This record gives sequence, C-alpha cells and structure tokens, in this order.
Amino acid sequence: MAAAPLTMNAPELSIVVPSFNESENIPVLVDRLRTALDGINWEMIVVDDDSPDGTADVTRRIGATDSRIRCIRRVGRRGLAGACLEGMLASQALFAAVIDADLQHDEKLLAPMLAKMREGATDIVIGTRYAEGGSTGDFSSGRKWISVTATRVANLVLGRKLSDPLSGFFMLRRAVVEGIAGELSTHGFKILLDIVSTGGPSLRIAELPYTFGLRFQGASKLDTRVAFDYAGLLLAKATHNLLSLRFIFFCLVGLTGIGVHFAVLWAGVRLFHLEFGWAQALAIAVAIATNFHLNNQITYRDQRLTGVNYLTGLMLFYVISSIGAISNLSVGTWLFGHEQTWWLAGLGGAAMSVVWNYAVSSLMVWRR
Ligand SMILES: Nc1nc2c(ncn2[C@@H]2O[C@H](COP(=O)(O)OP(=O)(O)O)[C@@H](O)[C@H]2O)c(=O)[nH]1
Ligand SMILES: [Mg+2]
Repeated sequence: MAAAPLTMNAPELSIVVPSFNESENIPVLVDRLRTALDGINWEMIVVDDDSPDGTADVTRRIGATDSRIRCIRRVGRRGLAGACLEGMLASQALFAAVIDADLQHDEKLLAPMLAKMREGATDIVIGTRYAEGGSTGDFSSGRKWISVTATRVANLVLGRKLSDPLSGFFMLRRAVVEGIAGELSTHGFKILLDIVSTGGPSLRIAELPYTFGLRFQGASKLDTRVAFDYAGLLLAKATHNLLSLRFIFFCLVGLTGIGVHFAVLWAGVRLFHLEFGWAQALAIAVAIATNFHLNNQITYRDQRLTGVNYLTGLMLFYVISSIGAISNLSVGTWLFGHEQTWWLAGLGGAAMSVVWNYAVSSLMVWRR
C-alpha cells in the first residue's frame, strides 16, 4: 500500500529578520517570538548578508531543533532593503512581517498586527513610533529632529499622511509585495517607503503605536551614508523610477565634486598663489580622487574596492574621467556652435561626461 502523502499547512505568518552581525541577538529574539506568537502558525526567516560573526550558523543551529527557524545566507551582497525583499519573497505565508534583529522593535506588537490583518480590510500595518501611544524611546534631540524632518519629506513624496513611513517594523499581505517586487529598489534601506510609494494610493494602511527600544547587543550599521541613500530614494520615487538609484548617487557625488573642485581651485589661487593652470589641474585631480572615493563608499558600496583593487580602480577612474572631460569639451563646443547659449552648451557637455563616466566606470571599475 502506498504511503499517504504527508501534508502540512504553510505558516500563516513569516517573520523576516534582516541581519548583519547579530549572532548575540538572534537567540534572544527567537525566545521572545516563541512567547509573543504562542498559538500562531509562524516561521522566522533570517536574511543574513554573510555576517563574519556567524549569525547564519547560530540561526541554523536553532533551526536544527525548530524547523520554523530558517536562514537565507546571501554571499557577495549587502543591503537592508534587498535583504527584506528577498526574505518576503522566500515566504509562502499569507502575511509577512519585517522586524529588526536587535530587539529595538517590540515583538509584542506582532500579535495585534496579525489580528488587524486578519480582519481583512488592511494591506499593511505599520508599527509607528510617532502616533499617540508610540515613542522613539531615548532618541537624542538631534536624531529626533532628523527623523521628524525625513518623515515630513517622505509624506510629501507619498502624497499621503503616515505617522512613520520610515519605520522598519511592519506587516503586510504578502501578495502586495509579490505584485510589485520587480519595481522595488534593492539598494536603499527604506523598504517600507518604497513599497507604499510603488503600491500607490489603493493600498489600505493601518498604524499601531509602539516604543522604539534600545539595541540589545552589537552595533548599528546605519551611519551618515543613510542620508545619501534617503535623498537618492526620494529622487528616484519623485521621478517615477526613471532614474536608477545608482545613477542618482553617481550624480549626487558628482555635484559634491564641483564643490571640491572650486574649493581646491580657490585655495590654489588665493592661498598658495599658484598659476591658474596649475591650480585648475590640481583641482581636477583632487575632485576626481574624492569622487572616486565617495562613489566607492556610497554608490558602489555593495561592491566596494579595497587594497590594490582600490588603487587600480582609482587609476582607471582617472583615465575614464579624462576621456569624459574631453567628450564634455567637444560636445559643449559642438552645441555652442549650433546654439549660442553658453549655459545650455555647458550643461549638455556636462551631461554627456556624466553619462559616459557612469556607464563606463560601472562596466570597468566596479564590474561584478
Ligand atoms: N541583511 C542585512 N541586514 C542589515 C544590513 N544592514 C543592517 N541590517 C540589519 O537591519 C536591522 C537594522 O539595522 P540597525 O543597524 O540596527 O539600524 P538602526 O536601528 O537604524 O541603527 C538590523 O537587524 C541589522 O542587522 C545589511 O546590509 N544586510
Ligand atoms: Mg537597530
């Protein structure tokens, strides 16, 4: 007699946990989830970017005796938004939640969130720090101000009023993400903002307040670069994804290059009394080097060059940028010959060299 096929229901709720160096926090989080989600058919998917502290191993060891606990180990990639997206796409539950590994989000909110989702009139429930009853805990006044301002700007771009669109703690009907997955950016860190803006005004959103806690163990990975990330994401959303995030970063870095150029030029001419030609050459050399460094830190931080590769990359970037400068000059001159508006010709030349530098350096300097 053939054995009857063994069937088991998929979990109702997948808890997606992005992680980087969180080995000490994962076991505590699992314990808390077991308590908080008692009576619910759940699973936990840790999405780890190959943390050197062995977060993936720690997770799998727990998973060996509790098959609800799984780990996706991503190699050669870094990025919070991409990790969250991959976790949600690996789920086959009706609902998915995203929660940080460091216990700053209150896991006791998950059950009320699920109850809200089960009512059926909501696509996304956001855990909010800013609504009545919520709090940012011990945020410094500076960080609070940044957070509130970033929230205001986000609402402008979204065209709807959410108290915490930058929250990293939310639950959604997984079909929502499945439908728009291809349009979401894997590069930034504000996945919720991206989902809400891409999903559009038909999304039904609810909010539940909680208090943002202290990180339990380990260190925060989000630093000043997130401001850059955020500006890029907003620009990409404001242009309806016409411009890729990477290209926007590249342009933002290029803009800072103009500042560097003029600062060095000014110092060369005014402070050190160099001849204009030398000061200009020095300014170009310094601006290209700082552009290279910033692009390596920000635009291509997921494939950052180090050691010898950094130096050869810099040399190559100098060559590419020189060709870019020549094309800038020739396109500008050609345009000026046709259309006698100096700033238009200048803009055309600059656009030409930015596109050239971007296209060629992403092929040759930061190739996969
Ligand atoms: N997979 C993955 N997780 C990340 C990455 N950066 C941060 N995280 C995780 O995202 C969550 C929030 O990051 P955290 O550094 O605590 O940010 P903060 O709370 O704003 O200081 C934590 O669980 C981190 O481990 C990343 O590049 N990849
Ligand atoms: Mg944190």
